[in-house]
Amino acid sequence: MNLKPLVLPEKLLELQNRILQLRQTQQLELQNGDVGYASAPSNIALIKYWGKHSHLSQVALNSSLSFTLEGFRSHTKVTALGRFIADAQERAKITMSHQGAWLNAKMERWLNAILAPYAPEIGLHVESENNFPASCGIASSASGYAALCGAIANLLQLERHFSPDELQYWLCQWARLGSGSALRSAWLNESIPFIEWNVDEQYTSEALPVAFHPEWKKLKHVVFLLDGTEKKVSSSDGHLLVYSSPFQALRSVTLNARLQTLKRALLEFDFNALQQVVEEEAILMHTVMHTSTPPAAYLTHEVGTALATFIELRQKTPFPAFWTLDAGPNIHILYLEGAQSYIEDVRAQIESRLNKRIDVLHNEPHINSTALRLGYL
Ligand code: 2P0
Repeated sequence: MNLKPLVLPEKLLELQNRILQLRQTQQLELQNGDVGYASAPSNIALIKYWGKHSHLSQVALNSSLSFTLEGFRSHTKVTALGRFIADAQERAKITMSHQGAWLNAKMERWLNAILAPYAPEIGLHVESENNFPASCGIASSASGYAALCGAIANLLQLERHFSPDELQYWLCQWARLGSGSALRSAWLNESIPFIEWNVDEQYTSEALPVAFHPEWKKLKHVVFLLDGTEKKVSSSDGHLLVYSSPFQALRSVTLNARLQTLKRALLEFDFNALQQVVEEEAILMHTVMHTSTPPAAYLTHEVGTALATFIELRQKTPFPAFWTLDAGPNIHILYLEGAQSYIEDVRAQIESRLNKRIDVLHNEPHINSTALRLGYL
């Protein structure tokens, strides 16, 4: 793979230079064996990031907005691996243990860029675990990259050296440069579960907390795990295929209207509007995916059967629940308390129609926090 160097926004470069200065003035020293920890939640996009500019570093074609999945987390520990490596040409040495064999050239380039103020002396050992299955459409790269940024920030003790705004900016930008959706998982405020990745006309990316009606705090989330195996087309490849779909133009020109409708529905607790716009966005994204050349096709006949079952039952007896999909063949269901028993019925019906057992992953918060938490495992 021919990887271009990452291009950093100016403000991020300034913060990297600050780290270098702190280091040169012995205010920020690392010793062999120093550790940093963080835990970060995953997120599910309600308005999707699908498509990125091929000539820019990790800049989405459109803004997106997600709901934070506080119970689905990555827990990451980084350990500094010594200093003063003799060969000045050596870059940061990185080793990694992760359940999903995660270290690849793209991640190595990203880690080297973050650690540039310390290269070539530092090595890093990364240990990371998810409490949910990876690479099957539950955005493990979002929580994984966000937690890794957090653990490095904790290792470098950036909380002591940056203002809260600077720290938030540093985390979100590095998370985005690792994996776009990770920007929305790198938010430090406990109480905001809806995060927008805003991309403006100058291609500037910003994380924005989204105002919402307090009733949305009762929103629950489960995943019907139809297929837990690794997906066939990676998101990074899929993002570059969007222009080949005839439906991309349609999705693109109508996206801002959906984003505005979603924001209004969040503010006014308009459940029906939210349901309609989120399901429409998921269908449009998967239409673009399936009509790309080559197609990034994640919808299986099992997904089709499961969605048809959900929709049929909801038409028969309306219950407050809606579905969306990530880049994978598993169904995310968001719902309010009153829908609980219906969701059990939906699952039973799907099992009967598909003649197989469906695991349901319950997004149950263990630590009651929608935030990226530094210093926690
Ligand atoms: C999202 N997805 O908004 C959309 C919906 C998948 C479908 O962001 O290339 O893993 O690392 O920036 O973030 C998945 O893409 O891609 C994704 P990269 P990423 O959540």
